[in-house]
Amino acid sequence: RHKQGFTVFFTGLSGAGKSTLANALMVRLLELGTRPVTLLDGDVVRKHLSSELGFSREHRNLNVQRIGFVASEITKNGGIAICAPIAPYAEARRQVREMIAQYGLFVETHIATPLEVCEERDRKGLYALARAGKLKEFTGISDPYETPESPELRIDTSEMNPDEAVQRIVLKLESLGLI
Ligand code: GGZ
Repeated sequence: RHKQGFTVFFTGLSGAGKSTLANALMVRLLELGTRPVTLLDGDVVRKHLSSELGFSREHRNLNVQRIGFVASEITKNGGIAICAPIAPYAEARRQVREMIAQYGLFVETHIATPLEVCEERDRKGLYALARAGKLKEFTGISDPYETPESPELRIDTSEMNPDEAVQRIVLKLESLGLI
């Protein structure tokens, strides 16, 4: 039972809550103890795996492909990968889905917190910089975010707290027979 690996792939704007939920989900899955869990968070990956990349379409897609490759290896070996990049382009997300689907389930989870809420939070002050023109190609302000059309899950963190959000993901994973 529960031998197959899988990937939970969060996508959404900066400040949408991807890192918070990814970390909380990791804790829950580690508590269940069924398989090893690896978190591939956007800013950590950019520091250690994609440090030479910027935020052009080409570089973002390359970053997302790298995350997808690592997640596919983890999934292939029966582990759980949690990915949390912005991943703004549908084509790159589709390629990652294909890469992973040959080894296990790909659970695309759109963190659909509205731009206004992300900008209002502005935890790192990046939206202010982007509005002032000091940060170019900023997702949602001066760069596109292509909304996922049919993700396995869609979660708006302005409508529920992190515990509720994680519970919804856990229920989805249960209904898919993954945990
Ligand atoms: C978007 C940017 C940008 C630009 C720096 N656009 O909220 P954060 O700060 O901590 O996470 C964001 C992170 C985005 O990197 P990703 O690897 O997740 O993006 S992608 O999937 O598109 O490759 C944000 C910060 O980097 N950041 N400049 N211009 N976010």
